[in-house]
Amino acid sequence: MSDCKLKVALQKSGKLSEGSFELLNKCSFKLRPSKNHYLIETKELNSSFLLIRDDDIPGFVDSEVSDIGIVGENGVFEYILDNPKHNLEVITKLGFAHCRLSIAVPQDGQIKSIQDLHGKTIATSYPASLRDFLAKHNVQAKILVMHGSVELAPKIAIADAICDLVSTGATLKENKLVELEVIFESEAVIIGNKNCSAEVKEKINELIFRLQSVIEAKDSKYIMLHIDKSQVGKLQEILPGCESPTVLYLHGSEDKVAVHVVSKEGIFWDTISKLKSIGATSILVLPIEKMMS
Ligand code: PRT
Ligand code: ZN
Repeated sequence: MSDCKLKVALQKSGKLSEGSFELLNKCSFKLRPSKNHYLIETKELNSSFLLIRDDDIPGFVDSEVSDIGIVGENGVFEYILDNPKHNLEVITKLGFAHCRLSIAVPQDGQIKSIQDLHGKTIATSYPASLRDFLAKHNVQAKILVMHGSVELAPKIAIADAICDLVSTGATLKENKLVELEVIFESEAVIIGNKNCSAEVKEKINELIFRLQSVIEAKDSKYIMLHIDKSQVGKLQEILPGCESPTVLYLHGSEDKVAVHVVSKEGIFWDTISKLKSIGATSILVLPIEKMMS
């Protein structure tokens, strides 16, 4: 592999940063961000990590200051709408920082449908995404751009509705707001520049391979158990997402076998109960660190 530098942009601090550092550290990067550090250089893949605000990441990757970046899909979508000549591409989804961009309205108010937004004022930090949504639904409304505390806008009577990110819904509830419409669902993604060099592309592919191995392993479990061999077929019905099990004979036993299997979905207590109900014993459920397919 070439020894060119791989330049990665990450959110310094916020809802994307913890997940980004955790995922990269599981790929051996050993990133230890501290308050006044904005650049971390590592020998791993000869890479450097620039720690910035999430809003700046799409622009940094688009202008090739950084080769790739981790950002929310909502941020990419907003950037793309504002910069139609961009060179960005979403390389892979990362399975964390799930949220949705939604329009929300006062719970006891008059706005009950998208059409009721006509002539109203909507506060948001995502004007391009909101404008795009309103145009698609033929609704003319005023957009009030705010860079924080959007949920307070209806309370202080500067807007009739808001368009903001929702995760658990607790913030909306606290502010007596309800979701009227989900504009889109979002999660953390890796973005890259379509024009990157072949050497950089090679490094990106290696990083993506490592990240996907960790992501795939996240919910997977390695399960070992003993069971009567007549019951092996039923195991696949009980264990979610399991591939062909390995069946090993137990020394000194005619009927019992040991089964080793990877289950690609979470194993919950009710799954264990079902395994016990078909006679499984000595059940071990182990986490998997990496899965290379
Ligand atoms: O300083 P910087 O500009 O880097 O950070 P920021 O404050 O602009 O962004 P940050 O850290 O809040 O969010 C970064 C990204 O995380 C977003 O662009 C989303 O892709 C993702 N994300 C995931 C979220 C949330 N979940 C989320 N819940 N971003 C924001 N929120 C906020 C939301 O705006 C609202 O205020 O959390 C509140 C709602 O949460 P619930 O759980 O009460 O519904
Ligand atoms: Zn931001």
